[in-house]
Amino acid sequence: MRKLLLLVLILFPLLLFTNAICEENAVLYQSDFSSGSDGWYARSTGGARLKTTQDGTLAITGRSDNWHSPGRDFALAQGVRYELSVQVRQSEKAQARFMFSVAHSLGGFESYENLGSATVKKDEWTTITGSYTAGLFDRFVLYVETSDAPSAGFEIRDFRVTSAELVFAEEETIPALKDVYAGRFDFGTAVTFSELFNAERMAFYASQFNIMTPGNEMKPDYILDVFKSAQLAKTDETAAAVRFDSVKPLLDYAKVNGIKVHGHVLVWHQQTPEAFFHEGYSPAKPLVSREVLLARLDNYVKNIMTYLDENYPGVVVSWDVVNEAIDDGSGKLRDSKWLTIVGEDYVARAFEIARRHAPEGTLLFYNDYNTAILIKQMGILNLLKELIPEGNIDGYGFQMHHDVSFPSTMQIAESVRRIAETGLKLRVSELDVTIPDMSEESYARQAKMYAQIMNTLELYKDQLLAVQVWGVTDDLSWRASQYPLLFDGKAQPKPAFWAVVDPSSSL
Ligand code: 9MR
Repeated sequence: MRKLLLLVLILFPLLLFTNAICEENAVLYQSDFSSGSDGWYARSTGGARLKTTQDGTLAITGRSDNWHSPGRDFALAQGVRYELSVQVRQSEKAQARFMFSVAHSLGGFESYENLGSATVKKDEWTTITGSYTAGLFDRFVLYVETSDAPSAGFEIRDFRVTSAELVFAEEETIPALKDVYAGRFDFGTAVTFSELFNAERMAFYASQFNIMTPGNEMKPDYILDVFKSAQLAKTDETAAAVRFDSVKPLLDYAKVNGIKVHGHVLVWHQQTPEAFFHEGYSPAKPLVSREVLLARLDNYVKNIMTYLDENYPGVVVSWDVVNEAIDDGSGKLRDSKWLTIVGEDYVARAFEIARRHAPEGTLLFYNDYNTAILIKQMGILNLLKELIPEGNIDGYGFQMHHDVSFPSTMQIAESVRRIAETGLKLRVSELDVTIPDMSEESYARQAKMYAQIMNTLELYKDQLLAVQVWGVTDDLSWRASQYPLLFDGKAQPKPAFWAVVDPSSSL
């Protein structure tokens, strides 16, 4: 009976999945200018005018700036990803560069994003495509503009907005990864700002995961308040002001839903304002001294920990204190401002500072990628062995951004074994496995790799605290074009999901 149930569990989603990849996106809007301009208007301060033509196109004339454009308001839903396409023709230049853009505003404050671009040759209809995940805004205007032809008139036709119809599995209809692994380790995901505004999506995440990492919003680029820090630096160079606007939605969500948060990241060579390293928080000024940078880091970490402890007690259970410090090629500390200014012990000092300020029980991790590659692994092990005696590090985070053909699962297993030998706690912090296409064969190979990784990890369940995927649906992945996650762009579970649910089924 159990075997039959398992078979149904495995076959049913495969059928669903075959259907899902054949389906087209739902068309939400398609321009038809035969009966007027259909809500389109000229975005212009001057005399730009729109005119519809009998063959279903919309023409703009009288432009005097690149942004003068045909535009239209669209009611887009926050957190939903839209695919856009439009055909453009111009007759005034041998070629001109066109962009597909959005003007989004919140409370009347407008900002812009370019979503796609193409070169349009004279008299040739050219398609421009783009995609857009609607952010936290209350108005969205989609428009077509130029970048090197401010006065050229042009025409558009067949403007389309489509979106994948997402059907998130309801609770109980598919197994929940957090329940599958309950009692062994937590199962989680990275979440980014825009996803948080899609209630259906987030309800699904809460049904599957019990720990989350902000994909970007706890990095120094988001947390360090450079403007305020520069003000404070006039009297105290060691001050470091912080702000939490970007990560608050996730923290609030986690607090309400009883989900743990893993903090990512305090010290990294990327996504850190250059100003952090300079006198007066001004990149034009000289670098600060070792003492000042360490004192700034101390204040930065203290302010973060104090805020979180006062406002979200117990929510952030662990932190990546330092991320990616080891160089891929040499296995030594990679070149960075941290190394230049503080010196070789900067990682140790960061852990010392984090331990001093983190609430009791918060676990402190060193996090890195390519752990399966030998030279890097040696470097990571050397670093860990230096850090362990000081007592400020609790664990190692394997990012595990893999490809289906590299590294081998043997290499991965061996790297987990070696790191586990240090006795540190372990977590998989950013798991994803890229594949070249959406063929059944690639999906099956991907499922097998996920199964083998989970099988390996199972052996270390006593040391392993969490496994987290780096995103949920393929369309929102940082490597979206290589479909690395457990759910496809329509939120349907892929074979990889079932492989994680039951690794023995896909080995
Ligand atoms: O997923 C993050 C992506 O949205 C950002 O553009 C990128 C910028 O570096 O960072 C990504 O997250 C990285 C993580 O912070 C550290 N490990 C590698 C991840 C993927 O690049």
